[in-house]
Amino acid sequence: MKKIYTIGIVAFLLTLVACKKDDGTTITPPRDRQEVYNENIVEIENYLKNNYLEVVGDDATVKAIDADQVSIWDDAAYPLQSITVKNDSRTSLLTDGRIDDAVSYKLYYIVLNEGLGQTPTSVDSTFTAYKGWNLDNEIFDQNNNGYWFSFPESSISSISGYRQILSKVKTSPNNAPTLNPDGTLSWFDYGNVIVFIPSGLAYFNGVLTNIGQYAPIVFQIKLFTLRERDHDQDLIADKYEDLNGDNDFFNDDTDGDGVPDFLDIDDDGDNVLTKTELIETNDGNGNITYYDFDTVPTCGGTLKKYLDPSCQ
Ligand SMILES: [Ca+2]
Ligand SMILES: [Ca+2]
Ligand SMILES: [Ca+2]
Ligand SMILES: [Ca+2]
Repeated sequence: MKKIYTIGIVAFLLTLVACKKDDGTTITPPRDRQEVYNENIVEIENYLKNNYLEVVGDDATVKAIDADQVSIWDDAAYPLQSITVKNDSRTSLLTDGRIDDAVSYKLYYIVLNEGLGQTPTSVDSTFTAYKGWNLDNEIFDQNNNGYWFSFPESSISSISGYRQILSKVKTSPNNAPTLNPDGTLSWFDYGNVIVFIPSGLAYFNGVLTNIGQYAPIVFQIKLFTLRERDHDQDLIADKYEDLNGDNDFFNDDTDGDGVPDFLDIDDDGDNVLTKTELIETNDGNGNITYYDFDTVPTCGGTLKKYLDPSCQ
């Protein structure tokens, strides 16, 4: 997939060059994010009131109202919902590396099908099919078969609005496709959602084919499956490294060194790697067994040993 990249990194780079270059040309700095959002949300709401939704099978198409169709805004068959989110894009992977964006973004969305499987965390890799279009209903990108996205890896991350709406749907049952009688595989009962994304959670000041600068966009997303991760490969799965359980993996930093636990190979900063602290048996001949997460011992306190700098 060529067009969906982490806007955080893009915005960061654009900020760096948003000044006079050596050859004398001037690059316009990005606009104020709140000001752009205030315009975008009006554009999105006007779009929702002046367009209607057609669903054939699992596929949605939006068209401009030209007769007595019911607008998306008023369509009781496909209820419009919204959540308010922050921009979760990153300029670095450190705890303080979230993009500088104070805006509270309203994300309108429609759940066509919730799905019967699993809801992804913000750092699970996800396998999604998608169709993206602008507010003139011109498609700018489409993938029907599915594509793997991972976060926070910068080059293959989806945009923030795309990523965050996946918290409202689930994967296919058992995260697996179904075998058809003819030997082919098909996905069934997956999450299927349409999201209307302000530019601040998409490409913002970027200019892409069929996506105007500072223009809102729309995605229909089918969440087929996911893969849980252990980003730092310390044998503690990511899902156990969101200590405060808020689905923000960047605000959990046991040793306070600025590297969040899910990316920190020595979580408690006692100079013994987490993976080493998880060794259960070691016969000295290379045969090592490790504790499962549930069986990692404490040193008498409440903290598992890899989170307790006073014991190894
Ligand atoms: Ca880990
Ligand atoms: Ca957290
Ligand atoms: Ca840390
Ligand atoms: Ca340690």
